[in-house]
Amino acid sequence: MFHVNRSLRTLSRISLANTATRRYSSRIHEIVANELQATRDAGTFKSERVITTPQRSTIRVQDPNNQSATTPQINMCANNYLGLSDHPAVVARAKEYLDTHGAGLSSVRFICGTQDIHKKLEKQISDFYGTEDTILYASCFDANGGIFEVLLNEQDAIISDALNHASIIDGVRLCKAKRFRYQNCDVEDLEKQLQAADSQGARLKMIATDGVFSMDGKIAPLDKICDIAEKYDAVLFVDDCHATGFLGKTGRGTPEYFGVQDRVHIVNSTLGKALGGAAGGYTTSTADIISLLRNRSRPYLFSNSLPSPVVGAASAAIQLVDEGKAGLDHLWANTHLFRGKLKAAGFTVNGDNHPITPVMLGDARLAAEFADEMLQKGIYVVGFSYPVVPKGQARIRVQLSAAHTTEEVEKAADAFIEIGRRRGVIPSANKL
Ligand SMILES: *Cc1c(COP(=O)(O)O)cnc(C)c1O
Ligand SMILES: *[C@@H]1O[C@H](CO)[C@@H](O)[C@H](O)[C@H]1NC(C)=O
Ligand SMILES: *[C@@H]1O[C@H](CO)[C@@H](O)[C@H](O)[C@H]1NC(C)=O
Ligand SMILES: *[C@H]1O[C@H](CO)[C@@H](O)[C@H](O)[C@H]1NC(C)=O
Repeated sequence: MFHVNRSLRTLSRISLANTATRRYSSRIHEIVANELQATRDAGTFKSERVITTPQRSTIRVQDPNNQSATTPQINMCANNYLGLSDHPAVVARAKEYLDTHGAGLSSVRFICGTQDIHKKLEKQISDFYGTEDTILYASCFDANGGIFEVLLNEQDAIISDALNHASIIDGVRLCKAKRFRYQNCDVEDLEKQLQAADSQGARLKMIATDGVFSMDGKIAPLDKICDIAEKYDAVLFVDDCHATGFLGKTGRGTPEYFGVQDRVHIVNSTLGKALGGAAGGYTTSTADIISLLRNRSRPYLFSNSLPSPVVGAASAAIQLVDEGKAGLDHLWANTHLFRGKLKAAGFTVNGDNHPITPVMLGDARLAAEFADEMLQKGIYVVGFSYPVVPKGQARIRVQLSAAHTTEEVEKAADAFIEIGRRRGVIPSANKL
């Protein structure tokens, strides 16, 4: 059986290749091969590790050289901040909705793809934020792709943080508004850009920022940004993917963290991180803005409805956060413990007090080798280097979760300290 399959696969590969050379220009193969080689040369070629368990604090990871061998790893690099990805209540509701509502809709929302569970989840999210209405998307990437083109035209101005997420950058590219960029979290520069937009006579000015910048664990100063937005009569849009569900006293995100929930006009976020991690994104705002988006937003009009198990997982996750049962206290205890231990040992740890904990190493090769050594010790972390982060600022980005036990966090911190000392990144113990 195995041999039959393999020969079939080989056959189909051969015939594909033949078809490609016979019927299409071979330029595409050459161009793609060159691009791939350039990616490898630049050290930006990405490979994917294969996990064989649900996403959780300790996972099993396939040996790249032997698919039937897996090793346990403490996972320190998921966006699973609340550990809800495999929470029994989340999985149970996904199964329940699968049974009661089927696998999916085979339709976009406005034709025949809206079920009661979609309306219920939108209402649940609006209630969670205290907003008038919410629109669901297949992802936050889509939410960001849809919004700017609908709300802004060539008479308007969009003022974006220089380090905004790729999806905001792409969304902004699709709209005709005049574009202004301010330095990351720099409110003085933001003010200058707003003045520049005014001098060009913008009808509407929209400020767009991530709530939390994911490479740095840096929290946007929304209190100050709100002051300036109001001074210049600008609309404030916050993409809160790395805050929704756990930042702020009750997990409402960055606006709650700064006590400015009433001053942020539009929030886009994801169901694909802390809130169960399945998929899905949303925009929540006033009834009119959401109505207009439902009528005009292309990723909403031209893409399939959210599948029912995904809706179920998200609704159970939000309920857990809403009822204060999502382990926020433990997440913050883990965050403080890990950041505290690494700083005390002499590491440079960037960012504000956020579960995203960038351990700064500087050199790209050092970051890659450090991460490999951590993997060998059973701790799954990934090194980030240029072009994902600026040159000379390579790092290992650790992400804490409420799912981690105190012992797991200590074990990970101890491994960092041991390798850091051995490699001379931090002072050795006896020099302290
Ligand atoms: C993850 C992320 C997104 C994309 O969210 P998806 O729902 O996975 O598409 C968008 N913006 C920010 C800031 C993010 O961190
Ligand atoms: C692959 O891993 C399995 C399970 O650990 C083991 O039994 C097998 O011998 C390994 N194969 C090779 C080629 O190393
Ligand atoms: C389009 O907008 C109108 C007016 O606000 C609203 O009544 C209608 O429900 C919207 N369409 C959809 C598909 O939501
Ligand atoms: C979220 O998306 C909506 C619609 O796509 C947009 O109007 C809003 O500005 C976005 N908000 C953020 C914070 O990205």
